[in-house]
Amino acid sequence: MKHVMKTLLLLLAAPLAALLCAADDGATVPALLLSEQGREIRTARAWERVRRPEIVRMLSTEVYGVAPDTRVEARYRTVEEDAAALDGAATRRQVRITLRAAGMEHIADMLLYIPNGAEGPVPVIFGLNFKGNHATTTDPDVIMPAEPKSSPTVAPRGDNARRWPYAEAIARGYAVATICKDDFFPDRNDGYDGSVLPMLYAGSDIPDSVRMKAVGAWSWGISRAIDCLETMPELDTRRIMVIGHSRLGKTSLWAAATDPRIAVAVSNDSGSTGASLARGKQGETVEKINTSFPYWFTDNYKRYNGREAQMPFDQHMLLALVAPRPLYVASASLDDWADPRNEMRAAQLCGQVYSLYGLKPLTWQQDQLPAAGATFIDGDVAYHLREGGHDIVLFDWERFMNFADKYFR
Ligand code: GTR
Repeated sequence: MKHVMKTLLLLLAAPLAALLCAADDGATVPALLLSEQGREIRTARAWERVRRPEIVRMLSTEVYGVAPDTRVEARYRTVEEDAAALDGAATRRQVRITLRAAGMEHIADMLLYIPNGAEGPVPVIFGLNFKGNHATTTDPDVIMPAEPKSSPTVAPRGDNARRWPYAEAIARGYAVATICKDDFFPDRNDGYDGSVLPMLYAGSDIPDSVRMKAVGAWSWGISRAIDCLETMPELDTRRIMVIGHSRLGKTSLWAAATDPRIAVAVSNDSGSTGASLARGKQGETVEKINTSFPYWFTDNYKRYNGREAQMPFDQHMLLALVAPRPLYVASASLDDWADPRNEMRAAQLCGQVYSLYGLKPLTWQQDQLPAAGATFIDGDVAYHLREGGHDIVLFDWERFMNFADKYFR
């Protein structure tokens, strides 16, 4: 029956069927360039007017959550600053962000390094971090939090420093800013009460099933970080690249989908519900992610456990929402849980939307993965397959900055 329907579809609407794309296992991902009413999307204008809003609505209600339009008041206080950080190469600034709404208050702490001696405002790389600002560097002057937020103990200073090559970024003229994800939603099953969400949803009539959870709250937090960066005259926030690894890669993609101020978006090893197509996916499935992390995505998303083929969306649509802004999807060769091949496939497919803008899709369009180490940054959608496991290291950062340089220099 399914087969008959498909044949019928092919006969009745050949151009329409041409827009359905076959994934590796023969599973068909929903068409990017076909509206819910069956209208073919042939121009960037029709994409922006018709199809893009449909996809934003769908991914909001089904996956990442509907954000309320609560008016939030923000205050920024520099709590520490040193113009001789990183051996004099940078100014370190630590800013406390206080957010207020509905009689409630929420705090997030930003760490920022700005290159010294720049001739004008500099481009910025922003990324949330996993374990606290103090864990991103061995710099002894970065403030340690008094209490842990999502793990039993506060991480040791510098614990994640190899993932944050500040000196290299500064040497290349980039400011780098970070906030711990836990400041917006503590990354644990009972994190809700300590998150921004009670404040954001106070008095809201948005149904529970479509409300944001951790990933939505983290993405929202990225936008609040950008609000703060916009107040700093040394920074050029028209040139901001947002990067994220793994769960924070999922987050940086949704942030870029919803916040047009993000000029370049980077997903590193984001896998399930990030850059990786769900259909035919190896490793972590929708059911697995919803079971291990029931507090990351909407309750609605759980309806698709084991039912990937029925989803009216797939992750190439999330990537397409970044267009026409440059997008970088990175994988690691041993990262089967994330599924490099399905990350690459989604990056290839979203190029259809970049083409509507006259931009250049990913230049690697083969079915199979390229050799480990291969990097493709000559299109407006970039991809690399780092040799090794699930991680973000200097190899990745260097390529992200090479890509950003194409647009920011
Ligand atoms: C894993 C999770 C992945 C990815 C990863 C990470 O446990 O299954 O989806 O988010 O964590 O964030 O490192």
